[in-house]
Amino acid sequence: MDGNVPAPGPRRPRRLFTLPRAVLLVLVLALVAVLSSLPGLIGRTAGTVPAQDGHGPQVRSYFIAADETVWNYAPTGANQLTGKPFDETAAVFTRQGPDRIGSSYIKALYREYTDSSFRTLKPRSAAEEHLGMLGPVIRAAVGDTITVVFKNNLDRPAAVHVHGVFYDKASEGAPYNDGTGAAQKGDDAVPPGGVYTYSYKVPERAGPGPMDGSSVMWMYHSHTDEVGDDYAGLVGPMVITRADAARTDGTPNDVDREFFVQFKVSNENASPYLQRNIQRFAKNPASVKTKDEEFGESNLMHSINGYVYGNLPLEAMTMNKGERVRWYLMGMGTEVDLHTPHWHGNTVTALGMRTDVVSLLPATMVTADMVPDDPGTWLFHCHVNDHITAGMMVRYRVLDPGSPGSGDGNSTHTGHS
Ligand SMILES: [Cu+2]
Repeated sequence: MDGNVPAPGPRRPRRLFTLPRAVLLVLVLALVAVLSSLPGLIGRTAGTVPAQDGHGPQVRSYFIAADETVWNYAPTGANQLTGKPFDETAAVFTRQGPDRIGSSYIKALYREYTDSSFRTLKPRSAAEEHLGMLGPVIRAAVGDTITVVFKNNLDRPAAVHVHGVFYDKASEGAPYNDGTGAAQKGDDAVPPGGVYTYSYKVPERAGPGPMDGSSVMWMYHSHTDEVGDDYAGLVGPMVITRADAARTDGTPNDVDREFFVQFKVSNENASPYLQRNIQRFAKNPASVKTKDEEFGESNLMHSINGYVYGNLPLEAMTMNKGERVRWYLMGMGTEVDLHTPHWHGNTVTALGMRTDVVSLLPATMVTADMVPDDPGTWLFHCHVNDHITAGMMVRYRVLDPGSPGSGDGNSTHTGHS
């Protein structure tokens, strides 16, 4: 054709273009198909490849058991807000007696294990220490799949019911007349000693909405005997992060520190363990009158993550000035559970507004962002008067690493073990 072109270089591309167009089209389509299937392939190799920062979705697996355990709402045995022994008001809720249970109760809590043998508890990191009575944090990014292998170590049936993420009827974890057959009932009430694997997808609608930050919290809880299971203690948090804002471990990459806080009047009178708690902790169980109003009052534990009167360890609630701190707040309980968490010393943005008080009703979930600029040891408490009296208060601490002898100069710990 054109014999005047001497250089061999341009010939090669010409040859490519001389390929039949149909073959070329097939090659291009094949390349597109391979590229678009990569995220799926990575997803199936579960956890070996970083999911985010431009990579594909992951399958994230959690091994969570419902364990019976004894929980002490006031492990220091003192009022950490006054720094003094409990006064008569606090003693109503915390003092053991002939016909009083005191501050320790048998509870059922979600606890995380290292693998499906459920032999080894996964240790909590310092950053998770504040969770207290709450179950482990389940994390995922939009696009991921979550599996929860759940073992019921209790003597009563229990389950896992999540909010927000996508599940089918075999992973809803709630028994009711929903027209499903036996194949989709195994999740509803896992029997004592039983193991069940729940599977959840994390579509866009489970992640942050247009007005949210880079992550949102959903709660999970047992819904077999929903009221009894709640008061037994089976509740935990789940965080979903925007895909392009998630670190490999699922945490939001524009946040330095996260706190999960549940405000709840834990009504131990409605716990399935009431009778066993009386037998175990009242010094004269036969003298207990369960219908007695004052006995009932003594079992209303106005707690934050299962702690009353400042017993949530201060070191677990410590952050640095200038850090990007995200607070995830949740309510639970009944009609007395209207809570107004209030931070002294610093402000947050929540629901798009600047504030230092957030409103919670049962099962409300709110995310609040704080960049603390005011070092010190500060009160963080429910602002409902009756709840203040009953000890729904903890402290948090802001350190100033840049200044020696920072904060309030209080570098000592609360002595909580
Ligand atoms: Cu309150």
